[in-house]
Amino acid sequence: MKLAKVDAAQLAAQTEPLAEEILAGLRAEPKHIAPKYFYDRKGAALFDAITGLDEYYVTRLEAAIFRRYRSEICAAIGAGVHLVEPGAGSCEKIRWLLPDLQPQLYTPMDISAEHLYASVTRLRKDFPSLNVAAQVCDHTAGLRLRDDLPDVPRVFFYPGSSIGNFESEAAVDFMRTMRSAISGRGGLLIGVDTKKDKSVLHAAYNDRAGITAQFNLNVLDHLNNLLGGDLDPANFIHVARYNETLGRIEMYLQSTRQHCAVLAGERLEFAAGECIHTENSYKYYPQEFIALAQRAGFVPQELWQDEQAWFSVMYFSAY
Ligand code: AVI
Repeated sequence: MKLAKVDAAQLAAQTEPLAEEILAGLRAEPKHIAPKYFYDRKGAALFDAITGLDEYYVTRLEAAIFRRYRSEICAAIGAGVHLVEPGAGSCEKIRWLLPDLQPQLYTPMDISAEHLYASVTRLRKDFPSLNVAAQVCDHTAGLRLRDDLPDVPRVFFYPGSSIGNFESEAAVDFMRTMRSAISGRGGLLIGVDTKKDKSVLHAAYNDRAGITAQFNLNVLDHLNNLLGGDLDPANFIHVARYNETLGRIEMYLQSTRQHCAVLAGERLEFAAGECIHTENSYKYYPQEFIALAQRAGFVPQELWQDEQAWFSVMYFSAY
C-alpha cells in the first residue's frame, strides 16, 4: 500500500506541469492543444498509416526525392559527420541515406524512450557498423546535446516537413537553436512541403478512409489517459482546411453539440460548433523557406524537388 501511495505522488508530480500546459490551452480562446500530443502509441501508428495514404503525397514524394538524388545529397553533407535527427520516431528516414552516407555518429532524438529504443534496436540490426547515440528528449522544448560527443561537423536532419508544424517565427527560433548547436562546419538537411493547389492539400488532410480524422480525434483519448478525463471523441468531428492567406492547413476538432467534459479534475465547457485548434501545417515556396533559414543563420546550398515541385529537400550549411 505504501509503495502505491509513493508511486501515485510521483506520478502526480510528473503530470502536473503537463496538466498545466494542456489545461491552459483548453481554457484559452480559441481552445487549442499542441500537436505533440497526437503521438501516443496509437497516434504514432495512425501517423504511420497516414504516410502510406494515396492522398498524403508528402512522404511518398520526399522518399522519391531521396531515392533519385541520394548520391548528390550525401555528397553535399560529406562523410564522417555527426548526424542529429530531432523527432526521429521510427528512425525510418535515416535509412534513405544509408549506407551511402557514412556518418561518424548518428543521434536520433525522440520524446518516447520506448519508441526510440525499439527503433534503434531495429536500425542496429540492419546497419551493425552504424554508431548510434540516441537521446530521449522533447526537441520542441530545446536541444541539449551531450557534451562528450565527437568534435566532427554536426549536421541536423529534419525531414517530413515537421518544420511546417511550427509557427513561422517559431520555425526560425528552432532553426536558430539547431544552428547554435553547430560549432564550425556542419549544416541542416530539411524536408519542406510546398504551396500547391488547394484541392490537393485539402485531400491530403481529409482522406477518404478517415485515417487523418482518427489521428486528430485520438488526441482526446491520449489526454484522457495522460491526465484522467472523459473527453468524448464521439462529441467532435475532424475539420481540416487550407488557410490561403496564411499558407497553412489548419486542423480542428469541432464540438457537434453543447457539452461538458472533465480533464485533470477541471470542468471544460464546449459550445455547439466550437473548435479546438490542434495543428497548423505551413507550406512554403522554396524562396520563402530559404529566407527563414537565412534568418536563423544558415546558408542555402542545394535544393532538390520532385517534377511537380510539390515537395522540397534543402541543404543549408552553417557558414
Ligand atoms: C508530422 N507532420 C509533418 C504532419 C503534417 O503533414 O503536418 C502531421 C499530419 N497531420 C495530419 N496529417 C499529417
